[in-house]
Amino acid sequence: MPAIEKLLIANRGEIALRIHRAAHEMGIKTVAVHSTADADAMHVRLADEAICIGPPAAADSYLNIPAIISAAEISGADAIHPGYGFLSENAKFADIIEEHGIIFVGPKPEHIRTMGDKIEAKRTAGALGLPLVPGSDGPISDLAEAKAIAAAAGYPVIIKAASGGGGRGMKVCTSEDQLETLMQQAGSEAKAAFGDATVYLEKYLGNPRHIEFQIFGDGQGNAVHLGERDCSLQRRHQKVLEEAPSPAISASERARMGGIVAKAMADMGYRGAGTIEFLWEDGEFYFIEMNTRLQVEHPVTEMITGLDLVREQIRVAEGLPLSVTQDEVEFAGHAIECRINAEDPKTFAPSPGKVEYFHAPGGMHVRFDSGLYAGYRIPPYYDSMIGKLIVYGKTREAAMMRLRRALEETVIEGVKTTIPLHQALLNEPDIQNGDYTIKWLEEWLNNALESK
Ligand code: MV4
Repeated sequence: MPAIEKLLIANRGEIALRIHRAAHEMGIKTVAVHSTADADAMHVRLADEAICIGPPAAADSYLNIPAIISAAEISGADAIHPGYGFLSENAKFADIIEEHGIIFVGPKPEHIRTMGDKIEAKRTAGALGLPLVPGSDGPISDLAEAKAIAAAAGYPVIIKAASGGGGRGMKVCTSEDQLETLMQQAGSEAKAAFGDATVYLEKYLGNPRHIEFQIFGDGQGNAVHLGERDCSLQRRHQKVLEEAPSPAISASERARMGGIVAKAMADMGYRGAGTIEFLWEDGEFYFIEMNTRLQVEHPVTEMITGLDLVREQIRVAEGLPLSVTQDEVEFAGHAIECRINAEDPKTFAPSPGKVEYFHAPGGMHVRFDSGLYAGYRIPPYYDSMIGKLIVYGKTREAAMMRLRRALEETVIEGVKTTIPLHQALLNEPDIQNGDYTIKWLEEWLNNALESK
């Protein structure tokens, strides 16, 4: 693979800016592609070239493959970075890019395809030696078979859509007499949402943490792990706050599990950035899914390892080796990220509109990834995340104190944001102690509503 000279960024918002920054630090020119709603975005201003690819609706712009490929051809871009969301896990998009002789800054299309099918992903992970949640090893259609698998796993069980992910189309089943109805419901909901009625079955874990390992492969049989992130604080499958390392994991557990995931990715010949998601309960890891993209929360990993993950993605896309071996990956300190959304902090109703005033937090070990500026109009058509505040500290306690300080000095006027939610969370003893699971946030939000 030749060196990349011009990179097209097929995304928007803070991640488009994040990718532009890494590219420019490597001497690579950038092409922004944007919808008409994003003509005034910060990354569009900073990019070397900008091409409008369509109207506001994502289906007509950020998901418009012919428009994006045309923009790459017209601008002479030799590589495309998909960011996260949109086309980032679309194997067909990766195929088409490579068919045009353009470098896809991402995994091999076959690996995107495999991991996009949750049943194939589980089968592959199991074959590579990752620990799985007990359950069916393929699709379930036959009721008698489902009953036998559920009885062996033990109730409650969960029925999931093979084409799902992100929590959509899941059904928890507490007893055998509900199984038939819930299987049918899950199947028809999956068909409606994903065009595929295939479902599978797992033992339901009642109160786990969501812990994910960051991995990187060079596509030539070498891979490293960059430790884990704890993403248990979620609301309706949207992460709210992430941290690295997980408050629940010791250095020896990290090394053991990290070794297993890195070996698996090396054996697979994986290329680029990937995240292996686990549920963690009673000291055990259970693989659930793999994400074949850079994730929103990647900066917490960057803070504790000192590595630039977008730079690593570009390196391996160019055919270069990773810049570190596993022995050279050092974990130091603690990092926390708050997702700042333009939303009402109590109702979570979106709050797009004009940013009348903006002051970014700063100071030692504070990072604010955002395309915000005073006067910017947050468009109503996309995800409400407008920025990420990431802080680093030598210890978790130091990081929490710094986060409190950085949130205090952030000023965003004109739209509502989730900053007050983060401030309230930092006052909770369970959060201060790292004592939370995937159920914690929604229970806490429910209690806050009831006590009014
Ligand atoms: C589970 C589970 C309990 N047991 N699987 C939700 C999103 C999808 N990636 C997997 N999810 C879950 N799978 C078993 N066998 C509970 C969840 C789950 C969840 C997982 C991670 C973070 C937040 C969550 C919130 C609700 C349910």
